[in-house]
Amino acid sequence: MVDFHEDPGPGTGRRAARADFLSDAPRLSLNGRWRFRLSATAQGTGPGLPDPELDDSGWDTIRVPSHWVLEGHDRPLYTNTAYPFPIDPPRLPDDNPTGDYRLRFDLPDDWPQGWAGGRTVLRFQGVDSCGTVWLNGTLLGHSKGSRLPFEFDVTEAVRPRGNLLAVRVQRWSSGSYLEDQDMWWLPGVFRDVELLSRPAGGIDDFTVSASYDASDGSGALLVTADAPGLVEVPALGVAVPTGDRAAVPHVQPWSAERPRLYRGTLTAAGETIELAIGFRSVEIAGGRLLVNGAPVLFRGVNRHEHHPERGRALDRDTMIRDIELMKRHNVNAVRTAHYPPHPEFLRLCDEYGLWVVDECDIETHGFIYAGWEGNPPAEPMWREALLDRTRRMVERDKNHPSVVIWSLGNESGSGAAFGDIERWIRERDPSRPLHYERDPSYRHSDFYSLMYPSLDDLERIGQRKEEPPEGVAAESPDDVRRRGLPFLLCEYAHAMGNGPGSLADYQAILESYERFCGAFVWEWIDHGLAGPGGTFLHGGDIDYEPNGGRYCLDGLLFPDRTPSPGLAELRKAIEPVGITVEAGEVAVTNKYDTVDLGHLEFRWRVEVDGIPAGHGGTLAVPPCGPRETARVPMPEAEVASEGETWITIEAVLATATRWAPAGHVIAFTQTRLGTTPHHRPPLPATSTGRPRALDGLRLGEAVFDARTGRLVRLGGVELTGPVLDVWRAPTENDRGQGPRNALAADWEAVGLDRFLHRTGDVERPDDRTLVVHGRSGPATRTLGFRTTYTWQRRDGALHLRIDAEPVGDWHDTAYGHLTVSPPRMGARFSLPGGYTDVEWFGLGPGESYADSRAAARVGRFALPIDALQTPYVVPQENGNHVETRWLELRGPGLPALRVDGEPHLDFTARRWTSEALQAGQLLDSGRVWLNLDHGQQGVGSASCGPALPERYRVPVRRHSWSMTLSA
Ligand code: IPT
Repeated sequence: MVDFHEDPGPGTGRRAARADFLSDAPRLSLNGRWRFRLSATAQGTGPGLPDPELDDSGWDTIRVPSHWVLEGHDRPLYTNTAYPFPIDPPRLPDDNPTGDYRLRFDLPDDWPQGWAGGRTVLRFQGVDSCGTVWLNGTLLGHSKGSRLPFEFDVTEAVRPRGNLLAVRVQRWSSGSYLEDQDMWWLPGVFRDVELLSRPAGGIDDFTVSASYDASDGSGALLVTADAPGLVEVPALGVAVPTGDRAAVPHVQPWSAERPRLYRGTLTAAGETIELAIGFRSVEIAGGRLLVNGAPVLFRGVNRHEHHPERGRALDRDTMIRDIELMKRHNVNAVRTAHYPPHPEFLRLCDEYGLWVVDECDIETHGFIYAGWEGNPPAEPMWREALLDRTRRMVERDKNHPSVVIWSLGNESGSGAAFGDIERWIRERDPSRPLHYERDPSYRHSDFYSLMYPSLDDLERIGQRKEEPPEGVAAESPDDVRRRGLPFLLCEYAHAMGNGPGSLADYQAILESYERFCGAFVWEWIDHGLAGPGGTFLHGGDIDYEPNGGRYCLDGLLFPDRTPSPGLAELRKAIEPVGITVEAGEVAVTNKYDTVDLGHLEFRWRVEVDGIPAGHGGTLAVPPCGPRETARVPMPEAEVASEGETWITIEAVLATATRWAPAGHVIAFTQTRLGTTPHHRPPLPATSTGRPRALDGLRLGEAVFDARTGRLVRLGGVELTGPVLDVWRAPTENDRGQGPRNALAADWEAVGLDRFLHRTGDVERPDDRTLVVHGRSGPATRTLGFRTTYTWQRRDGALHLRIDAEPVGDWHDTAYGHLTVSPPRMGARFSLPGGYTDVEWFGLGPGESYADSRAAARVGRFALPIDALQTPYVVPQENGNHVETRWLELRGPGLPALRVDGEPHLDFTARRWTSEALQAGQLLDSGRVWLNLDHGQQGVGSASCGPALPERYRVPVRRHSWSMTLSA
């Protein structure tokens, strides 16, 4: 019996690749429950699989499409770059779980087969990793290329009744060497299976070319097909035969911002095909990417197909959900990382409007462990397989206006095959530029492209002043050519865990240089798989080596598609309208590439200390074209005599769109009006008088522990604190990737996670004041802080000033040269567990950090303590709020506890300590742990990317901060 799985060839017996389209020709979905049996080796259940007589009644059943590892058979495996088999191309180990599938089906009574003289085609939209197919005992052939369709002509093999379709799917095949993307290995028939009638006189394949000429607003439409047909587009009055060019004097171009599709038909003798035509032209001119003659800036995300229960077997609703979420968060572009998506997704991108970088199903990342020796693109043996994948992508997706760039693949080093691929695409489809990031010569790419540069490096690239890539000589032809290319940032802002930081910083640079055509955040969604009790699993939850661990949890959405704070931040950072208040005017900058602002309404409102002041209105923004700025007078807003008066100006959708209701906020800004100075009297200088007896430590309603000097009661509230807190539960980004940026390793090396505290002198300079001296630092080290807590009774409240002065040696002995900076400068209090809610005035409502705070606005917010926790799949620091003016905690039967910052505090409140959070023990400790901090360092994106910029760290210097507590 034939065994194809180790053959490096792409397939056998298949029909030529062609466009994916919808037509009125009969179609029979074969999705549903199939018979299924999993075996341990590539031979599966043996040679009897295709035999119609084989008794499979004892087999399991499985749904198609699906991945068998998510349907109770074997288990999903996750590796990042590593191949889960020896690098011995094109061979695979004997242990090769293999799924044998069988389906019995009848043709519908009216199936045209036979009497209409047409053909019947069997199509698989995706089989991972290799499928060999038989119908009624006849071998049809096999195919590799998991995320691409393949078809067999089954006209001769199919019968009206009692058909037996058999498919053998090996988990590992030669194709797996080309599919080493950073994602779960999920085998199976995971996309639709269907039977298509191809009528006599039908059209098998056609190519739509619909260009737009920005100089005169005209369009040119040319549809070529493999059989004669009539092209009709009623809205344009077009009715031309295939092969004839139709000049359209006036068309509305297609863009992601205004996805004007002209619906039409392509009618041949045997069938009518739906056309969804978008007129647009893509070109690179003057070192810039232009669409329809104007530059575009991709505000993009890298999207893997992922569903926590279904893996890459996505249903249409999930695709729509992704697109709605993208559009609502100002995302305008998708890189289909790292393979062509289900074809329906591209139809939806055409309709909703997203620029698409369609990426081929090619990644050979694991050859890094062989020093790139034998890398498939460099080996002739793989040429056909690589070209086959390219052809199948381009042919399938060529008619989508949303697809504006072909990406040759991801992380596959370099090799001659990329030259062949480039030549083939340029010949077949000269209308779209090509992208490939990993070949340092960039010879086969129309873009210079990188992953994860630092802000400084990106700035240099914007200026076309970058260093040449390693191995490329300065001023060599490749260097000169690359410097003239537009730059596409194919991955940045690694969204793993809490983060990414600096989104607004990146965006500011991306918007400053003409060379940039945009950027794609890594990545859209966490690839967590549904685990027991509502949990999500990552690679490390499956006992297997090699293991990519938690690295699959790096998305802007949690696995169940709940938006993370990172997505809220992205939405603000990339908002397509810039609103600023300058010199008594509101400046509105249109950052869209193609549309004016006519679809938006500009509203303003005023709040005083976060409470609506009762006035507001709308702004009449004059017409403002793409990349233009309009100015309107500042609205007449009253400034309150006391408190903070803030005006909020929002750009909202004037009318509902397909993806959001009217009123949906696209962009906003806030500005403080007037200023009201702080009236708090300065603290008297700390006395250096002699210590007093440690009894009777009271200041009015406040009672202190005589031994530790800590507050233990305030009015009716029994509490403890503060404890100097320099720790936070490390985030994924704190853990970084190595000596360069593994901050948490440095912190732990010097003991920032295990400070011990000593209380020194306690002074009572007067009966309103208590001064507690101390020192905090870790065992084995000299480093620490000398602390002074100065308490003072003021107007019935308790004022606290904290001074912390660094002492000792803050160098990290592990990496000698580094000065370790603490993640936090804070004060921790323990409060009764009965507190349930927090109200605050400051930034909110979501969490905010020094480098991730654009999405937060100034306002008054109230949330249950439990709702302040962000459920990162891997527990880590979360829920901070910068620039908090005051907060109030409440709970049934407890006096409200109020804290006023002076002027601001960072706060977090949770039912567990940072240490428990770090250990993943999110259990109610019976207390509420409240941090009232001077600050915390930013979040960054160092889990895959540059180190956290210095300006977002907490410097090792004297820190002083103050607050007032009252119960
Ligand atoms: C980059 C990969 O392209 C992407 O698939 C993902 O693995 C990402 O890293 C990390 O999550 S490659 C890396 C070497 C920068």
